Amino acid sequence: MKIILDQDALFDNNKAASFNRDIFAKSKTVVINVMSSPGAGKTTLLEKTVSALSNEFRIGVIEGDLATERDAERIRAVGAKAIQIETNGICHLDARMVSKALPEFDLDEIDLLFIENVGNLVCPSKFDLGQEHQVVILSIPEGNDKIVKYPVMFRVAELVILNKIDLLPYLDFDIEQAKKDLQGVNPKSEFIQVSSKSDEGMESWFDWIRSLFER
Ligand SMILES: Nc1nc2c(ncn2[C@@H]2O[C@H](COP(=O)(O)OP(=O)(O)O)[C@@H](O)[C@H]2O)c(=O)[nH]1
Ligand SMILES: [Mg+2]
Repeated sequence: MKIILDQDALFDNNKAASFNRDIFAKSKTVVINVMSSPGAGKTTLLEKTVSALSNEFRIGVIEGDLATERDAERIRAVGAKAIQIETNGICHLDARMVSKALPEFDLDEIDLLFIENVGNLVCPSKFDLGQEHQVVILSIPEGNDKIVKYPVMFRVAELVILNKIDLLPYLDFDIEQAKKDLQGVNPKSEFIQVSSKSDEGMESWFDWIRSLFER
């Protein structure tokens, strides 16, 4: 009996990530991996972003979830092309999954590609997808202690977005403490506060995106 190793199994994540990175560089696509715990507001933020910035940038979205195509449908409803990756129980996206979704896009026609990772504050931080930028969303109901309790995720963030600030009057969330904690875990990370519901602060998020095209 002969065992033939699946070539795919040898094609490790970092190789696939650098393959993706080359593709993004060739097409000059700005790629942002968006990570958070489930329900922090990734899809809502992306819906608002697509609605606000589609006249400035050609936007595509890759959605990662354990099951269902619901998030991709939400993004399509606001007018962007969205491809859903269903991970069948795997708690994060990996670079090979992303590389399989890429042929669905004409990347020469996409300026800005968001990858909404699987909702999870641990696993996704460990898998390079070939993106240049990583954003982590934390939301008010999760509590300000999550930065120090899940430092691995916050360490890889270029930008931390504190979402759901409309809920501040109803929940105990110490923003100053969160900023201090982020400073301790990842002093290089930028920090902005938004509400995807009231739109407060959204302009600073949009400006941050615009700044990526000026670097
Ligand atoms: N109050 C409030 N609710 C929000 C905000 N952003 C998202 N939500 C709600 O939070 C829930 C989860 O949002 P969703 O975008 O699906 O989170 P995801 O799982 O990270 O993609 C939904 O009920 C949203 O309407 C916000 O800024 N304020
Ligand atoms: Mg979502």
